[in-house]
Amino acid sequence: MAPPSGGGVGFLIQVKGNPGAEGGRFACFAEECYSCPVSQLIERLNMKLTLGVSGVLAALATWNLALAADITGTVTLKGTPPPEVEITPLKNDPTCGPLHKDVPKTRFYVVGPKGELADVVVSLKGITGKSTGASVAPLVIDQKGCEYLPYVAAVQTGQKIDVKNSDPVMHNVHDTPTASGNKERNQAMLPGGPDLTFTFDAPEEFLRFKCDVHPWMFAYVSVFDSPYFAVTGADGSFKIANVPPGKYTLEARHRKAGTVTKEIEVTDNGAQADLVLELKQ
Ligand SMILES: [Cu+2]
Repeated sequence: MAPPSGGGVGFLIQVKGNPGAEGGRFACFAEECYSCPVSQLIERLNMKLTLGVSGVLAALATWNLALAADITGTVTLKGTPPPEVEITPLKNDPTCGPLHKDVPKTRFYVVGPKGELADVVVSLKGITGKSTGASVAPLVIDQKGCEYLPYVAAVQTGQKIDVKNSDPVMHNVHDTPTASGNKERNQAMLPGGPDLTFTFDAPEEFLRFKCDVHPWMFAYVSVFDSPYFAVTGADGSFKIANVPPGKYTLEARHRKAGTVTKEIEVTDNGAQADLVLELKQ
């Protein structure tokens, strides 16, 4: 019988009487034939099967990667936003003021030279029940210079939010959700105290955190029931990773500039989508 050709998995195709030290047998694995003891034959068979299974798993992993791609793009602002406001109570505060060289300003519109807009929450609309929040890394929010950093962020339902205090000042972390199912908490946080951890079970847009000690301190965290979202950076860019191919409505939402949507199609090569938010003058 001729040995089979090709294939990653070995098959024991022929055993002939050829007594050896262990009652050896002549056998073939794919293109190779051996004359070796039965114990080695079994070992080789196991190895070939293992390698074969590994190969199949590797191929499956590659196939899965090919079935998910990234959505990338940039959000820009059309129109001139109102000037930011100096937060004079912060600068005048005896403990927080010295933490800043200049007078801090509000962060309503963080806009680049070509209108690139930061702090825009970009997401795939209407996708629920897909959260992987319990197994992803926590979002970290710091309190530094008596401000929340970042100012705008997003998490999945069930994803941990770790709040730190890098200030030599006591803060009070007070989340104020509006969606039923999300809990309001109000906890003091001493300088050098342990981090506080928050999680939210229900989707919500711009869930507000505030500090009751410092009334200018706010952060906004959008909560999604899927991993398909991103927040634009200072250059207005975003990337929503590992999206299965298909047609979606992409939504860009900014606290002040409003919302814009765009119909997109994600292929194996991903999708590129730029969005423009227009200010009503
Ligand atoms: Cu505070």
